[in-house]
Order: sequence, then structure tokens, then C-alpha cells
Amino acid sequence: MKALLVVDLQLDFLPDGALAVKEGDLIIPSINAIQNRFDLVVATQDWHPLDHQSFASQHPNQQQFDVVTLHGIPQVLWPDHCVQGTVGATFSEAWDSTVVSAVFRKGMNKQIDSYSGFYDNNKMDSTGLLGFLKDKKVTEVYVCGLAAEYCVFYTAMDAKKAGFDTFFLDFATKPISKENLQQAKKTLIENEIVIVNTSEELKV
Ligand code: VGL
Ligand code: ZN
Repeated sequence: MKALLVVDLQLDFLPDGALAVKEGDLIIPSINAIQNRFDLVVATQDWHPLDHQSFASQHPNQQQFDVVTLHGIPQVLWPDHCVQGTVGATFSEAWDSTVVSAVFRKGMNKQIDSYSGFYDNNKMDSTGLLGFLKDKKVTEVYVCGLAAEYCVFYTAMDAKKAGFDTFFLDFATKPISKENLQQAKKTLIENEIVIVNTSEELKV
């Protein structure tokens, strides 16, 4: 079984959103065009409490995008984004999400960020996504969405570690920083994750 994971396709990560990814909207037609070819489409949703510790607003002496140490691990301080129940946390209406079987929310624990759709950043808590994919007999996982070098990257890495054949859909993701994405892609290749550059290359 082949599953498409659509990561965090939420208004706050799209142009005019609180943590907008440049050209993030351009991936939506690509995702709409391919999603019907998968056995299963699953979404993740960044879903933070107002006082989440990854928000720069919770650290009065720091600036947005500063990196601090939080509970022993590096943490980028983000603008407030994807706050539970706000419009910014909703999926883009340009994306046809009617095909989605299940949505896995993440980032609810205010103490720790959660980039991967599988686990919190300290791997203490799971979202249930792994059990769901195993129960559905998924063997191949295709990852797309936002942002490429954060939640898409970490979700792909954890999918691979869990034993799935894993594909990073480069044509259906956009980064916050192009330089950081270059570095992330090297790590993906080292870990034998397949980078699919164009929709024509996608063999599904
Ligand atoms: C994300 C930063 C903070 C993402 C989520 O979806 O890539 N990035 N929260
Ligand atoms: Zn977040």
C-alpha cells in the first residue's frame, strides 16, 4: 500500500500566513493532481496552544528565528503560528482535502516542538501515525507539504527509520530557506530516501 502524507498544508504556512513559506501556494495544484493515485492520503496538522514554548513571544529577551536551547535541544523561536482553533491553523481551501482518511495533529505539548508527523522532537510522545500506517499495511510513504526542511524533512526521516520505503516529493514542497533545504537533501540521500524531483518522475 502506498500512502501520501500531506504535511501542514495550513494557512499560516502559506503566503500572508504567520510563518509564510515563500511560494508555498504553488505546490497545491501539484498535490491536488497526484493525490488520487495513492491508496491512502493522510494529513498532519501543526496544532499549538497559545503559549507554546517554540513561539518567540514566550521568550521576551529573544527575537523571532533566534535559536535557543529548550529542554536540552536546539529550538528555533518561531512567530506565533497554527494556534489551535484559529483560521491560520486550518487547511488551505485550495487543497482538496476531501480525500484525506485521517489527520494527525502535533505540537500540542507546549514544552516541546514537533516537526515530525510521527513524534515530538524529543521522541517522548507519538502522534499515532506510525500505528495507523502499519494497521493499513502501508509499505511506501510519499511525503509532501510544508515546510520542506522542517516538518516534511523530519517526517520523511522518521518514516524511513520506521522501515517504510520513503519518497520526498521535491516538486510538492517548498522550504523556509533554500540553503537549509540543500543540506537537508544531502541527509535524505545519505539515508536512502528517494528524492522525486518532478511529477513525471513519480511512479505511482
Ligand atoms: C513547521 C516550523 C514550526 C513546519 C512547523 O510545518 O515545517 N515549521 N512549526
Ligand atoms: Zn509549529
